[in-house]
Amino acid sequence: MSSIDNKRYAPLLKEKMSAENYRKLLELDNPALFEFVGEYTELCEPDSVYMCDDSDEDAEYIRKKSLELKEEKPLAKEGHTIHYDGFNDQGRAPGATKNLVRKELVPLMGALLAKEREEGLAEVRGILKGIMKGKQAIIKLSCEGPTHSPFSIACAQMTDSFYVCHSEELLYRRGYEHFLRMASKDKFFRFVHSAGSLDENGNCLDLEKRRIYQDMEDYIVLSTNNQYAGNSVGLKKHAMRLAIKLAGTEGWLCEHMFVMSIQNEKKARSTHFCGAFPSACGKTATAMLPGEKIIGDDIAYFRNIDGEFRAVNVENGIFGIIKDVNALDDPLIFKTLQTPGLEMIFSNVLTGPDNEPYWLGMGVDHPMRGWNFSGEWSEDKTDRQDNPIPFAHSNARYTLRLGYLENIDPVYNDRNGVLVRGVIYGGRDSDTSVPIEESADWESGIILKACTLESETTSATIGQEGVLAPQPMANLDFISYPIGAYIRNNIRFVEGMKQVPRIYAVNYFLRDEKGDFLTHKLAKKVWLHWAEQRIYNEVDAYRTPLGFIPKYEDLKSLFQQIFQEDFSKELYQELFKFRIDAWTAKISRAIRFYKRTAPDCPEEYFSIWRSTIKELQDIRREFGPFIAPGAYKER
Ligand code: SPV
Ligand code: MN
Repeated sequence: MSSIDNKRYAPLLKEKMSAENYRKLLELDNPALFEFVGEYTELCEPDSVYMCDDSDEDAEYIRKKSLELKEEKPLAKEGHTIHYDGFNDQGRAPGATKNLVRKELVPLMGALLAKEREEGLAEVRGILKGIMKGKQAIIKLSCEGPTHSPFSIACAQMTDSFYVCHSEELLYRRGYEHFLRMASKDKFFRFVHSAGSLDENGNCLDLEKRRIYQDMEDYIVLSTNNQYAGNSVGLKKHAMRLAIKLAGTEGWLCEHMFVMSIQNEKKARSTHFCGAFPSACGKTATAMLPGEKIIGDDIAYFRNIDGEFRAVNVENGIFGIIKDVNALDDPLIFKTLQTPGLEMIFSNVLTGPDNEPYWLGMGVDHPMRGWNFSGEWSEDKTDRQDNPIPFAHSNARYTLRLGYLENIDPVYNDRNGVLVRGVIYGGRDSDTSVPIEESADWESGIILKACTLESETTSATIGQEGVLAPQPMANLDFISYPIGAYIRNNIRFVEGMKQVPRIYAVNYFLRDEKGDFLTHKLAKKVWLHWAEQRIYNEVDAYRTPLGFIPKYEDLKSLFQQIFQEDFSKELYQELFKFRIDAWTAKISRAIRFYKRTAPDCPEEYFSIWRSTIKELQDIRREFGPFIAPGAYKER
């Protein structure tokens, strides 16, 4: 202990920390952590520094301070609070987000928001100078993945926001004890966050000084002048970008994926799937399918453990989109959100005069006045451009512990993770991909399905909504080293495994000419149960130019079994026809995208895409623009 106590920052930290807090820091006997806390205390100049351990008392301190400082307010139900991010701080901010890399890497990063490291660090450190004056800084240690497991990544957060700490308390596993016992004491991710100066409503005043800079050399993220959790909570998307880079270096994977299991009651089987979907494409809805079990809804680590493809949920909670969560479509989450006594944070929804939260698509009438993300709100309120301000934000969220959910998979905390049998890539197109298609093998799944994933942009990021944008692995916003190398790491990951998961592409958003969805929201349950049966080789399939699709009879019996519902042959034919022109256009867009944005993408991938297009053109000469299910035979 004394070896640390003598260090450069000891006098400063003794001055800023109570004796008890200083003792908690020293007891960890971790020079790298001590150095981190000292360096950023000196730079950010908080009035005092609070060191959390894993005690319930410290968790309570964070909750209380967040209320005292009005970062959160209590709602009518016990344990429920509301937090508001400021106007224009309601989503991730790609314009302010940069991956800081060595100068020679910048040209290889293409679309990946890169900035030269030295320059970026100097800029953001300039903004951090003295930014915490008048505030208390909190040091909170957490663990990504279960503690003391082959997956664990230790994380240290320093922030002046109690809301950020409270979110981390709900979303991640406490990490003080993990730090105490971990083998490599200097291997942890570091996050510094400051909300900066606040207005009378407690929101950021200096959004023009908003920066989210991730240093890919030293695994540290410096985030300033923001509050929205996707920008401020270090363990969420910041840690994800660092983990993606680390995984690329070490040969494992960090993916933007849920982890869940399909329950086959007849066979007494539980089969694990992971899935990547861009924001608002049905990811949480799939992870939360009624009757199945959830492990996580956002971020997964994959490791090869004894030749097995195993996964954990990095998180311990959900930061979910609340829009459209209602009794009909998401009954489980809806019920959880109504339960008094469970600790949860609502953000950017309307607080009515009854002090209850109201959100878009909630399925109940909302009050005509109250408080929302724009301040005091009434029905006739407009923004500066005279557009009406909706009563709640479309990227409003809830934050709660996974353990509250009735459908939690009992194995969700297992230290060796779960064995993954299927990996799902889900896009959102109204006219291209069939509801479910199995890839012929892992590599073609990655190149043709994962790499060609696209989606319309949504309100989860600030900017124009509804633009069709490529989304390799639903991960474009988070890939933090050159895309070609990232794709290669995905392909190689399964090398030497005893059993490779199957890859499925799904699309829940096919529409008819009138613009109506072709299937109801729960039809995804049938697609996934078909995938489950495929994994055990219990159902046959038709070949398509890009993989395998279900046969009508198998889906008909699943619709009957699961929903006691008829599934018509006509609907099947419409859903599962292979759309050659749309797929040709999609792959062409992918080629253009990777040419433009992925300078290190190897020629080999381009030749696969090009030869697929050529093959599709040959097939078109034989079949015309659509291939009816079952008509295609392998060449
Ligand atoms: C997403 O947009 O993918 C999210 C929410 O999971 S955020 O934490 O903002 O990234
Ligand atoms: Mn996400």
